[in-house]
Amino acid sequence: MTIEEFIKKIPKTELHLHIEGTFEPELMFEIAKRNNKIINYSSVEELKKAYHFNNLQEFLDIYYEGANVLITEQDFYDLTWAYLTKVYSQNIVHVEIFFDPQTHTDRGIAFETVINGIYKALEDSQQEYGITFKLIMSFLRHLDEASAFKTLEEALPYKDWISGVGLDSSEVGNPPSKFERVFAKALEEGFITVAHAGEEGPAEYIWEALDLLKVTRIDHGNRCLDDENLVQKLVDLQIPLTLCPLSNLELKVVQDLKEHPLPKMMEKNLLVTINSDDPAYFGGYMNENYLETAKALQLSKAEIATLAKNSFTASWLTDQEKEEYI
Ligand code: ES4
Ligand code: ZN
Repeated sequence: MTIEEFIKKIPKTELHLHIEGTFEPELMFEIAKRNNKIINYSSVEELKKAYHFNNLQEFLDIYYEGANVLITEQDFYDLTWAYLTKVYSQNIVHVEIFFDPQTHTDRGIAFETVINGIYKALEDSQQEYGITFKLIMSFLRHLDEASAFKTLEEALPYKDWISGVGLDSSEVGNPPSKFERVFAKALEEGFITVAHAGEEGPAEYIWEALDLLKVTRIDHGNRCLDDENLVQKLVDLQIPLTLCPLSNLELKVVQDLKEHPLPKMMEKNLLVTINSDDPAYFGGYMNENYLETAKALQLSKAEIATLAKNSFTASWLTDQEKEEYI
């Protein structure tokens, strides 16, 4: 069996995925048309040409612009359904996905419109494809604390649908400490907490995410390797890191996949997983992330199997549910 076949066949979970980052240009143009929205690019090809980024912020500017054409519950349903169909074809059996409510509520779309569309698609895919799921509401860290508090209030009626809260968007200059009080309230309300940390920001932000936001999983976390004591803590507590290799390459977090820190992290016994982050923008879904990483780093089938197993260990499935796969 080739590495490619092995990757495709092995059951996996996706733990770091922004649903707005799955918005393929073809669907974007289709939805823009039905909503009478103008896209600043003349065609799918022109838009795709704009997908070259030197850093996180250059990507975020285009990502938020793309999301502007999403208006109705059906739009959010179609976006999510298209992603889940892809997931099914890649033998991903469980997903824990982010949505960014503020990207939509800030432009006048109701919270309930967003969550209803996303949630109905997730329920339908569980029915039709057998894909299980958790939903994570992510706060935009470039916005202020008051906006995050307001978003948390809006989420409370949907507590049964939302398992956790996260923190994403422009990292440098927006440390986890900015959201300590919001996360304290989220924890009080029973949400699990995660945060993007150490993608472009320093190891210190990973410490803050652990100590102040009480996160039990770190999104990215690449920069932990700058701090030996931090690595020791992440290993001791087996705090999962949700790595996103193609994202790191496209956003110049690494200059070449061959330089990706994943092997060093595995060597140190960090609990690392492979994920796709914003696949419509970074040139690959889960299996492409596994394959490109495996090729660049010459990973063995045993190492690939470990990464897939880690994805279940790091998930929020119950021990009993995990047993089915590991
Ligand atoms: C993101 Cl790659 C990345 N980093 C931080 N925030 C994000 N939101 C969507 N993708
Ligand atoms: Zn992310």
